[in-house]
Amino acid sequence: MGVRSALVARESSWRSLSGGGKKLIKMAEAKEVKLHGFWASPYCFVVHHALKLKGVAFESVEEDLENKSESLLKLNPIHNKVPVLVVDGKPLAESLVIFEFIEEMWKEPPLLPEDPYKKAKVRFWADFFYKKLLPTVYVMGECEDEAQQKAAKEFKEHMSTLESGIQKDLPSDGPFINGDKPGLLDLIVGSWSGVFRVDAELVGMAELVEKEKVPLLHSCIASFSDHEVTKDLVVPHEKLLNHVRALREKALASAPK
Ligand SMILES: N[C@@H](CCC(=O)N[C@@H](CS)C(=O)NCC(=O)O)C(=O)O
Repeated sequence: MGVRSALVARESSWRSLSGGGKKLIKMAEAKEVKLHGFWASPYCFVVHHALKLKGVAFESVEEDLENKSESLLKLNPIHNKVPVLVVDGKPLAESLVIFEFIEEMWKEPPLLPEDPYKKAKVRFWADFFYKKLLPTVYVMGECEDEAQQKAAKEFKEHMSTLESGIQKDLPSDGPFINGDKPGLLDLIVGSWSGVFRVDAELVGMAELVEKEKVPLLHSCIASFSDHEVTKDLVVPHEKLLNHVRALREKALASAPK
């Protein structure tokens, strides 16, 4: 094969991998990818896993959230939070916004369904998770007594709503919510599963995600920690527990008496 035909063959195999000439250019343009994150942040894990699953090479930049760097404040001047993804010097904040960018930029493997209605349903349940479920996770971590127990009860109710909603809108044979491979909802639920275990301990329950009550979400979490790509980011339970306890002490000390 001559040089020219070798180049053409390589280009066309890239094209078929990435689905077209335009995408080939985009991929070739994306030279430097940096993820500013924090070791205990599930929001950052979602982005990390999406990049890993798509085989994108990136550098992780660990941020100190107690003493935020000038660069983080510059990269995310609106929220001052991680994750921030920087692609060729251009920053993007907010985990779900970053996820959509990654999904658009690096097509393979897709982490959202192709069907527009199903895609919208995945986004609906992701939004439900962020808006309805996560507030109860924070209350369990930061409050005591009645407020904490109430949040644990609400958490379980929302998990049941999520389970039945997904079963109805996005039926699959598992073991992931997305079927045999993880998708966005798996990344979200799997990324938060360590915090769920920590919160269970804080509220004095053996488990917050019960196999009998939410079998699909339970199966997603188990498969996530076994999967060849996503298992790389399992934070040791004691380490996360100590971190959440320290945040809890701070929140309790500053709560109005
Ligand atoms: N809505 C944001 C939330 C990100 C977030 O809360 N990040 C936390 C780490 S888990 C953070 O940077 N906290 C620093 C602060 O609140 O000052 C997202 O989805 O990315």
